[in-house]
Amino acid sequence: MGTAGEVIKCKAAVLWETQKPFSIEDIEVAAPKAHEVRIKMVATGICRTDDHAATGNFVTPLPIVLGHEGAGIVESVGEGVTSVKPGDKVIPLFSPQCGKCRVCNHPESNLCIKNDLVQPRGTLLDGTSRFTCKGKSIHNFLSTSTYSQYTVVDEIAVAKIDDASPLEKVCLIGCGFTTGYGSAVQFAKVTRGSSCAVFGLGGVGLSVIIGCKTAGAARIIGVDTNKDKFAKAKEFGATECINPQDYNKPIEEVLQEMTDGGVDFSFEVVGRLDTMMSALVGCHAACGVSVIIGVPPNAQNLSVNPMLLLGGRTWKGAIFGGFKSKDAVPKLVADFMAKKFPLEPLITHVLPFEKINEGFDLLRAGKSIRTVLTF
Ligand code: CND
Ligand code: ZN
Ligand code: ZN
Repeated sequence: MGTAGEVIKCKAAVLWETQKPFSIEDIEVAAPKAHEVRIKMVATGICRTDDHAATGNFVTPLPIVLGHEGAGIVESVGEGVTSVKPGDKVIPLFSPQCGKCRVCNHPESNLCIKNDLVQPRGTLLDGTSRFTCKGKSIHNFLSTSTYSQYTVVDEIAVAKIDDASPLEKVCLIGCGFTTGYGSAVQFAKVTRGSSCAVFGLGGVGLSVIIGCKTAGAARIIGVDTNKDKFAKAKEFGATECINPQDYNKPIEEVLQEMTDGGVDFSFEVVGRLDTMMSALVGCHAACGVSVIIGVPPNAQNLSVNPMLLLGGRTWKGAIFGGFKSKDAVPKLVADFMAKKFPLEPLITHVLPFEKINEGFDLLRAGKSIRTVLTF
C-alpha cells in the first residue's frame, strides 16, 4: 500500500469543546504501531452515545474525534497483527475483546478489561493517540474514533467481516443494531410467548424490538414520548405503542395493568434515571427482568427500595448487547448477508461526512433513527 508507514493527512470531525458543533479539520494520522491497525473509514452511524459525549452527559477527555459505529477498509497494519490485513473490510469494536482477560474467558460476560469506556482515557492501549491537529494531540473515543477519514485502533478492537458486505449498512452492526438485538436475544434471553416493554424507540430500541420478535415474544410494547416513532416500531414488531404523556398515572402502572402485574422483560433504551426506574417497576415483581441499555447522565444516582428486588425481580445492564465483540461481529454480518434481519429500515438519512452537524441536529430534533455518514 502506498501510504503504509507514513503519516496520513486527512479530514476528521474534531470536538474541541462540549456543547459546540464539530469542526471539520485537517488532521494527521500517524502510522499504526505494533498490534495496531489503520483503517480507511467508509461509513459511520450517529448513535446517541456520541451525542452524550458531545453534550458532556458522558464525560470523555477533549479534544476528541468521536464516533463508535463505523465500517471501513484496512489501510495498513502494525507489527505483529495477524487477524486482519490491508484491504480487509472491518468493523471497529468500541467494546474490545482481548481474548485473554478474566472477562473474555468468562462464558457469559463481555466487557473486556481493556475497554476504554468505563473510565475513558481517550487513548489506544499504549496510552497515546495517533491523531494530531494544529500541533495538538487529539483523543480517541471508545477505542474507535470513526468520525475521521482514517483512524487507528488496537487489533483487539477490530473485526474482519465478509468481503461482500455493504459497509454503508453493516456499520450499524458496530453499535446500534448489535447493542439492541443482543440485549434481547443474547443478554436478557427473551423467551417465546413472553411480554416485553421497550422504553425508547431510537436506533437501539428498535433493534431491541427486532431481537424480541426474533426470540418469539408474544407482546412487545413500545414506550416513547415521541409518537412519530410508533409507526416504525410497529413495522419492526411492536404489538402496541404507548406515550407516557397520554396517561395521568405513571407509565409503570399502565404497564402493570396491561400485562397482569408487569412485563416479563423490560428494556431502558433512553438514558434517563426516571425511565430506568419505570422500566424496573414495570416488569413483574417476582419474575420480571429489567435491562438497562441507555447511558445515564454523568454522576447521577438512583435511590432504590430493595423491596423492589427482594421479590425476585432481576435488574441488570449490558454494553454491546452482551456480545463478545470480535467473535460476534463477523457472525452478525454473515447473518445480515443471509437476510436473517434487516438494517435498511433503521437508516433514515444518509449524508456526506462533512454534514455531520446536520446529522446530529436531526437526532436531537427526534427526526432520524440512524443517520449514516459516508466518506
Ligand atoms: P435515540 O435518541 O435515537 O433514541 C432514544 C429514544 O428515547 C427517542 O426515540 C426519544 O424520543 C425517546 N425518549 C426520550 N425521552 C423519553 C422518555 N422520557 N420516555 C420514553 N422515551 C423517551 O438514541 P439511541 O437509540 O441511539 O440510543 C439509546 C440509548 O442507548 C442512549 O442512551 C445511548 O447512549 C445508549 C447506548 C448504549 C449502548 C450500550 O452498549 N449499552 C450503546 N450505544 C448506545
Ligand atoms: Zn479481555
Ligand atoms: Zn452506540
